[in-house]
Amino acid sequence: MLTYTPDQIRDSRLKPGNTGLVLPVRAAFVILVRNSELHQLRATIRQLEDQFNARHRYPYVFLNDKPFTEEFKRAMEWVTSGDCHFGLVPYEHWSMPPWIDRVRAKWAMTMMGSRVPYGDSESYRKMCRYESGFFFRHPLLDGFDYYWRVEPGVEFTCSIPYDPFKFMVDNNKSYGFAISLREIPVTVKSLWKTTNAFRAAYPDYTAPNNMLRWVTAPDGDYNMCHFWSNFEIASLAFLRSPQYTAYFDFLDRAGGFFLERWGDAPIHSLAVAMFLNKSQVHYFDIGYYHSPFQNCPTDPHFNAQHCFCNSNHSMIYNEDSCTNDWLAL
Ligand SMILES: Nc1nc2c(ncn2[C@@H]2O[C@H](COP(=O)(O)OP(=O)(O)O)[C@@H](O)[C@H]2O)c(=O)[nH]1
Ligand SMILES: [Mg+2]
Repeated sequence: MLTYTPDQIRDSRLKPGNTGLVLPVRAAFVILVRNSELHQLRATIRQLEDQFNARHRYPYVFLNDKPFTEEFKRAMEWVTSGDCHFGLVPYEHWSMPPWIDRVRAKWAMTMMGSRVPYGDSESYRKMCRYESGFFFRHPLLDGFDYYWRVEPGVEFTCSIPYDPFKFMVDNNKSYGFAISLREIPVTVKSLWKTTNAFRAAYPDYTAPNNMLRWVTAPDGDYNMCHFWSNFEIASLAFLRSPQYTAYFDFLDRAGGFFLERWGDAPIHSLAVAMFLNKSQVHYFDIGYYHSPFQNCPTDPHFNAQHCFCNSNHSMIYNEDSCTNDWLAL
C-alpha cells in the first residue's frame, strides 16, 4: 500500500504578487499531466502566458495519478503567472472498476492492439475514464466555476485579446471548443446504443433545442462527430449536473471505457449534444494546435495582426471536421 504525504496529495503554491488579485471569473486551467511531460508542458504554458494569461493571471490546477516531483512543481511555478495547485488523483478515480470483466477487457486490448491508437493501452483507458467522469470532482476544483483544459505539447498560435472565461459567463455559454472531427468507429462500437438506452431511461434530460442532429447520421446511427476535448473551455456546473453525472455513471456501468476504448471527447460531446441548447455552446476561433490538427483563424486581418499560423491549414477546411455542420445547425 503506497502512502503519500499531504503535500504530495494536494500542494497549493500561491504567488505573493497575486495576493488580493480579483479575477472576473472563478476559473482555472486544468492540466492532467505526467512528470515526464515537463518540457512539452513548459513550452505550451510559455505560449499560453504570452498569448493570454500574463495579462490575467488565472490559476492552474495540475493533476497526476503519480505524485508530482519537486522539479516539476518548481518548473511550473517559474513559467506561470497564476497560482499553482498540484493534486494527486485518488486511486478509485484511476482504475478499472470491479464490475468490469477482466478477461473481456484484456481481450479487447489484444484485439485492438496496435491497429488503433492506444488500442492496447490500459492507462489510456483510465485516462479517458478520468477525463470523462472524475477530474471535475477533484477537491482542488471545488472553488472554481469554469475550466480551460490544456495538454502538454499543444500550441497557442494567436494572441487572445479578450478573456474567454468572461466571454463564457457574459454570453451564458456552458461549453466551448476549437476543433471538431470524427471518431475512429471501433473505439465507440456500443456508445451510441448505450447513449440511446440512457435517453430512454431519462427522457426528461434531453434539452429542448439540443444538438442531437449534429451527431446523428442519415441512417440514425452515430456519425462520429465530436468536439476535440484536448481543448475545451467549459462550465464545471455542466459536468457536475445531475444529467451529466447520471450519464457518466450509466456509461461507466456499461463498461465501454475498458471493453471498447471510449474517449472522453465523444462522451463530453454526446452529453453537450443532449443536455445543452445550441446557444450554450461556442466555437472559439482561436489559434490552437494539437498534433496533427489545428484551428487557425481565417479572417485575414485578425490573422495578420495576431497569429503565426497558416489559415489554409485550419481544420475547418478538412473534410473530417464537423464544425461547419455545427455552425449550420
Ligand atoms: N498523469 C498522467 N497523465 C496522463 C496519462 N496518460 C495521459 N495523460 C494526460 O492526458 C492527456 C491526454 O493524453 P495524450 O497522451 O495527450 O492523448 P491524446 O491527446 O489522445 O494523444 C494529456 O494531458 C496527458 O498528459 C497518465 O498515465 N498519467
Ligand atoms: Mg494529447
